[in-house]
Amino acid sequence: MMESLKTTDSEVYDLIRKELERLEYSIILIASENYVNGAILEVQGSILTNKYAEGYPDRRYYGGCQFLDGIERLAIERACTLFGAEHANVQSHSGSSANMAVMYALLNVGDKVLGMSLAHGGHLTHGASANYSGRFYKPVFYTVSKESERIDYDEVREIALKERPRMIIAGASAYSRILDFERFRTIADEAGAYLFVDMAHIAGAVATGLHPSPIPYAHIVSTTTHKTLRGPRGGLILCKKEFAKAIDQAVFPGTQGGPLMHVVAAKAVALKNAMAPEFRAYQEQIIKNARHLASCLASKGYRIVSGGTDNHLFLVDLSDKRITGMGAERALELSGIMVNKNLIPFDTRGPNTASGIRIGTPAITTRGMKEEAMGTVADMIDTVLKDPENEGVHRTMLERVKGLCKGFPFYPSVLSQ
Ligand code: DSN
Repeated sequence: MMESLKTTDSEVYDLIRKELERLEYSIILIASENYVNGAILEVQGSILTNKYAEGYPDRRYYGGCQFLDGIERLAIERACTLFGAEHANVQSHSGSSANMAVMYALLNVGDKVLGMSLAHGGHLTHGASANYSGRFYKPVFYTVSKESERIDYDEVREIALKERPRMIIAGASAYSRILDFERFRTIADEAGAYLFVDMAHIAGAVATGLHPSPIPYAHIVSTTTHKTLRGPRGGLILCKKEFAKAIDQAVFPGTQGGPLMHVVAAKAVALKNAMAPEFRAYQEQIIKNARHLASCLASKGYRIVSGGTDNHLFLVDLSDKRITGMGAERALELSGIMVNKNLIPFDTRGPNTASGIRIGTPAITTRGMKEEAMGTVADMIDTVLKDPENEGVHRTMLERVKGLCKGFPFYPSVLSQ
């Protein structure tokens, strides 16, 4: 493994080696993370990193792009086939830069956008004040209902008709229920707005028919390729033909320079992987695992926001426990279990403390864990959260976690070198 790096830069080598061990021997429950396979790693570390390819296939600003054109065309075709889209742009460096390009393509500075509040499960790039999307555009927000903790579409409609935004954004980072894209589109049409769907979290389920697709309803759809899609870290935009030119121009030269062609190639590989029957089985298991883990935690007395989950993640409300989201994240991390603190709807704490944690199952499902292991994981989480300051509990748990992980190896051949 990385023999040339070991001799060239032993400091970076050692840190990567430690990160590899952390990945292999931790229970990763961060809903937006996953483990990529050897083929993706190989492509991302390939010689494709050497080449500038500003522009698009057959329309480059540099010579020598003929093989890169073939790679980008494959990625585009596969994205369109997998999601049933008319056009794909595969160059966005990340989900955030994809979203920036979509807004750049459809909006003028100062236009109003209606997105899901970050505090209720939305995303930073959907109009949050600390982000370009909240600074260059005029954001207004919808929230979840206090009673059901689900999106209240009548309320979304009411806000949309009152505010008349130029764009409605659907999509979330911490929402465990099915999104009704058809309803969003009806509201957008009534309000005279574009519908932009950011499906980053649920792209794997959409690709396999386990979540309704936004493609028939949205004017534009963005996603990341590294969450449930299990590809390289990056972004992707899908749209109807009529928006193709505007989107391509908004990505390059609008908001980016040269594409990362080693990542574009890895996206092509990931999109091929996502067409295989095993990928659907994987997506089904992610949801089964999330449901089972949520119900095991509920039976131990933890309140699950909205009462459960339809997808790969759920929020645990800790406000009736003697621990904050931040405290829980820390205690679990010290025990080898990775989650993130998360605001729960109508949280009385701020985002750096938060009253909840977000739990997701894409990464542990990639390792092959199934329902039985979810029971064990729930028991581990409960043991730590009952005694979060106890260093002895952390130490014992680290060993238990390592034992469980050894039963579901993912990068073992690399570790044994
Ligand atoms: N940061 C990602 C997440 O954790 O959901 C979203 O971009």
